Amino acid sequence: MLPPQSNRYRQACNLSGFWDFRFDPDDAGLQNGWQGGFPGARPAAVPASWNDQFEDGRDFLGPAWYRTDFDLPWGFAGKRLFLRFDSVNYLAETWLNGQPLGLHEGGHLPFVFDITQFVRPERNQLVLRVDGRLAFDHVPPGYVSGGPEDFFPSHAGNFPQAQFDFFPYCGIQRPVWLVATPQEGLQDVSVQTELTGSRARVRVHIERTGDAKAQARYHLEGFGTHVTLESAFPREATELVIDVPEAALWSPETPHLYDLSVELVHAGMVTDSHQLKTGLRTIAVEGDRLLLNGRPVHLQGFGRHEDFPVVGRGYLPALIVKDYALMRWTGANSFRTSHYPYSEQMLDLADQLGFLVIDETPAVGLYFREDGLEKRLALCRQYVQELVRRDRNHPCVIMWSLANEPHSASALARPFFEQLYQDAKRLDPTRPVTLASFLGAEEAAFEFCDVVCLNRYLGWYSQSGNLDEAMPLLSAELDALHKQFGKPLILTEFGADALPGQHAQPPEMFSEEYQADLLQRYIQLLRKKPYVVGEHVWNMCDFKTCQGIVRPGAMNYKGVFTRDRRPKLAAHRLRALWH
Ligand code: BDP
Repeated sequence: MLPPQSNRYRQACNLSGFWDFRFDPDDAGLQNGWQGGFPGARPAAVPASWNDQFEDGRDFLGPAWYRTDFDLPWGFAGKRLFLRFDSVNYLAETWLNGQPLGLHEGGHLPFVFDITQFVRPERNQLVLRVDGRLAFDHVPPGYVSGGPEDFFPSHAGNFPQAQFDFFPYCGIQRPVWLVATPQEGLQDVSVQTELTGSRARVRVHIERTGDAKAQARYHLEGFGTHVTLESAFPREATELVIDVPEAALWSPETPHLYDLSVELVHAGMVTDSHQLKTGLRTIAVEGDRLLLNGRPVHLQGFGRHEDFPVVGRGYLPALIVKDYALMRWTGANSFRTSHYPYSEQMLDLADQLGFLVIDETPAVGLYFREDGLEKRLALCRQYVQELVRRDRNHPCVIMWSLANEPHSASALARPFFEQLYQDAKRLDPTRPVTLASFLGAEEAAFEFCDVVCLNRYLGWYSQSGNLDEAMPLLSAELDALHKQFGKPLILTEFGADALPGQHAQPPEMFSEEYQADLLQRYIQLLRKKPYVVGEHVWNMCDFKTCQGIVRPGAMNYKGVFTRDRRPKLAAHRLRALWH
């Protein structure tokens, strides 16, 4: 069962707080019946990754157990009740009052369980077994031979287990909700906009449960528009188009949001309703241009991570506000949710503040060996579905990214991505679909992807320390890719590590000067190429990685801000270039 968007709930109780917790290094919990409760617990914060909360948990990836109690809040009895988990990394098995609810695979995307039949008025016991261990058939995959070391000898030692370059934080990393809905009600609302000049046609698609005769009532409000429409809602799904003759369009400069509400009406009584903020805008690829509301748009911004001391990948609202303030300070207008979907609250603020988002699935570092391939494809298809269902009503989301740096040099990669591409287009025909590649000309999926997204580290992993040598090579490669595919191109990653406080004149690697110069020279080059529609610096902030010889202090220092959000020289340089 797929969860609706988190911001639709009218009756929800946040179960965040201190939960009982214990590690299960012998994997003995199931045999010992811990699903009914367990001894030896200590308190752990929910939401947060567990790794940095304890002295003995940093490198422990699971299994581990969580437990909490809750009473049914006033007004919840008699309703249909759900538990919604916004993000649990990686495998989550759940029990309520000893009853198994189900298993969800994959961090960073939400899942729900209908608990109506298991719930009690008081003292409900919720137990989770969370397993974050890495494995070759998980997505993202754990270490396999034929992994990144074989592709990047200079990375050797950096990927002791993970097939990706960020710390694999585990646990309940975003809020858990107890949700009440009417027994029969709205299931889903999705919105698409078409524009003809300043006239918008807002297509609202709604789904419901229940057979009884119903009406749907729609209200669209904002910027001088007050529309109320009602229509019959005979079956499970129906659609209505609202005409807005003089639309106030959504864009980074004017992030106008209308209030849309849909009510389900039975015999004159409103029995359910769903409110959302909607931005009227279009996004399209035409030739080698990316068009927002019919006009060329250029993305300047970052690849990022959800990563902060102590909470790990845990949801931290103040950090989200801070990060938008810093992005705005640099002049950024966009980011990619590298390398997994970020919290829905992050996207809510992007809608409000006017940031453009490339929304990426958790498929980082995919490889295409036969063993486990079928399962990996099924999982990636699940992720695409969960992601599009979750985020399709956000005007900030302008593109879906199916993967980051797949090892696509295999005949099996093309059909794999063709399937994912078709899935994304079927679920959402309005947005371009892409993936971020390190292969360039050899990338199997670029032939059918709408936008070419490339990650490049010339002047760092190759032509190390030598920008004069790197720049002409980059220029020639970009032109060749444009010639080959004729599509818009975004440089989704480029950057250099800089140890904060390390200085050198003339600039040398790991100094703040070298990082600033590299970014500046890249950006100056990219701006000369009309088919380049975006530049995303890797990375906004320094972030935690696994331990290894190329990652001092288990950190990737390609941030233009430190992990605690202090600007390096490069952040000032970007600010000068981008404003
Ligand atoms: C790229 C990856 C990114 C890494 C980056 C790096 O997409 O996750 O962090 O390299 O090495 O290949 O800094």
